[in-house]
Amino acid sequence: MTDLTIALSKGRIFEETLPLLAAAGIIPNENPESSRKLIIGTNHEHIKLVIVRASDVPTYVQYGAADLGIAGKDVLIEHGGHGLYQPLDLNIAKCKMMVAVKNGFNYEQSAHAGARLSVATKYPKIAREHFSAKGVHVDIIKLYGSMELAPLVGLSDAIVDLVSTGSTLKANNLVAVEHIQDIASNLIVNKAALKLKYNQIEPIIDAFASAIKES
Ligand code: PRT
Ligand code: MG
Repeated sequence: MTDLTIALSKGRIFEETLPLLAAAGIIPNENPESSRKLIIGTNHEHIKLVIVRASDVPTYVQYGAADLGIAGKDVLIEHGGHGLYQPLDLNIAKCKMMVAVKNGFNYEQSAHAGARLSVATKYPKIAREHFSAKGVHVDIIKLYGSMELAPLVGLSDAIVDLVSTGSTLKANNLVAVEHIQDIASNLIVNKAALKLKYNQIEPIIDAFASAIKES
């Protein structure tokens, strides 16, 4: 058997991936939340997990440093998907990409066709496409986290961010004003690896697919 490497991020994706791995008969030897190891073995000698930042998963898979990975659609859209085969929507780590503003900000009036709006986001590609379709000119301010702060301190008029429960927006006196798209995570496979290691990868895709159907 050739070695097989799966790239995963800690946190919500890892938690929701465990049952899928189990359905494919793969059990990690350690919990990445408590272990400091970045390479984690499994009950299969030839299958290992590499633990990387959520936004780095597509890069590891694109270059073949990992054969498989799981990444949010937000991350995949921003990455562009080069070199990746995306066989399955896993229906995990679900949330919504939204536009949000400070409570009381008149969004309708500020975001009409032809208007100019400043938007802080970790997702410049998604934000640019959304506003360009509306005919709104945007100045994108790229941030790496805590977007919710930007409208509160006058850095931007609006933010484009992920929302799941809505409690982060609420706690910061922001309101969601537009739904851009639903987000879940996809299984991604390196295109070359899919051909070279088909006999090992195909059963994992199948096991994930039936586990999703049953849940
Ligand atoms: O932290 P790091 O920079 O490593 O990456 P990350 O923050 O992207 O990783 P992680 O593990 O937090 O998220 C991994 C993936 O989970 C994302 O790429 C999304 O596809 C998905 N996901 C699902 C979410 C959320 N739900 C979510 N709520 N990712 C982020 N959030 C954040 C959101 O940005 C906001 O700050 O949670 C906050 C809002 O949550 P609510 O529940 O208060 O609405
Ligand atoms: Mg995070």
